[in-house]
Amino acid sequence: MSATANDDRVRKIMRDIKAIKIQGARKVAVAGARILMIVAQGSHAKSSREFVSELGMVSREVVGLRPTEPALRFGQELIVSKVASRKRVSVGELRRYAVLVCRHYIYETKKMLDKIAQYGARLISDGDVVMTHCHSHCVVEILRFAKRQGKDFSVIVTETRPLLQGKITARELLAEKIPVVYCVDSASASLMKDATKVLVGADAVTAGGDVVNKIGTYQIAIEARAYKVPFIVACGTHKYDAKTALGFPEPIEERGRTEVSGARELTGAKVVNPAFDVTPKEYVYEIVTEIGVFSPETLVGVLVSHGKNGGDLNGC
Ligand code: RUB
Repeated sequence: MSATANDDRVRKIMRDIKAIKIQGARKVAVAGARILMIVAQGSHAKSSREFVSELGMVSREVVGLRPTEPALRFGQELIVSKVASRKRVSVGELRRYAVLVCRHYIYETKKMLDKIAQYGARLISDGDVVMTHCHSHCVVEILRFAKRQGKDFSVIVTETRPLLQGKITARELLAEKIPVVYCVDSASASLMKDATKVLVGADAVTAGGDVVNKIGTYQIAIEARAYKVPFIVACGTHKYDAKTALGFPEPIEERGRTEVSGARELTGAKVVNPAFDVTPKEYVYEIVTEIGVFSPETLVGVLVSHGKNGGDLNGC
């Protein structure tokens, strides 16, 4: 491992991603780009070739931190391949170019989020009671945007065991003066009768149009269907996982048992802790992206025919 990959800032960001202190697919992807930027700035590589191989090595480690994150994989592959394809430049120029690519990528992901917020806010109406799960920047930005447009609605936020990311959502919405009802995950079915919409984020959209998001999302989708409440997903097109079209399943991250039960508790029990689940497309009413709002099938059709998921990020 090179000196820069062991930079304290790089190691800290990696630890924070792994520990879910940095969380939410978009933020994780941006943090991954920051890592490559720090590596590029501090690299001691003596040749362009050595530099590209250093970026590639760090990038493989970054991608392994959260297996269920196509946006992270997409961002890392995009940055490394852009840098690798730049020929006949000095290592110094290549390092500067890598920093620019990372900066541009981060800027474009912010633009993507703004567009999702604009499209998504159109779906929020006065009087809505929106249920959400976990913490998604896309969801919070949509609700923030709708609130700033003067819409009057409230949000039911599930706590999201075991790491309680629902608290982050609740705090961010309260800071916008959006009324919040905060509940344990197992209250979602009882509270669904009050909801007019469910709005959740996504970590991945598969080639079949299914949606991968925080564990517990699928059961909320089932409850939403039982109450005929539209189940809406918000995510950028960089979360489309094209490899699933080739038959590769989306890997589901399995986290440590101590997040769920004490280290010395339940000896003999197999404790499982999957971080995500898969909501079949039949439960998804529509998906809000930076290029518009689509049914799952139409979104996948559009992305496949354009062959450019990730939209403007490709131009970094
Ligand atoms: C967060 C989660 C979010 C998606 C989308 O899980 O499931 O709904 O990542 O987030 P974790 P965003 O806390 O394990 O990262 O809209 O911010 O990309």
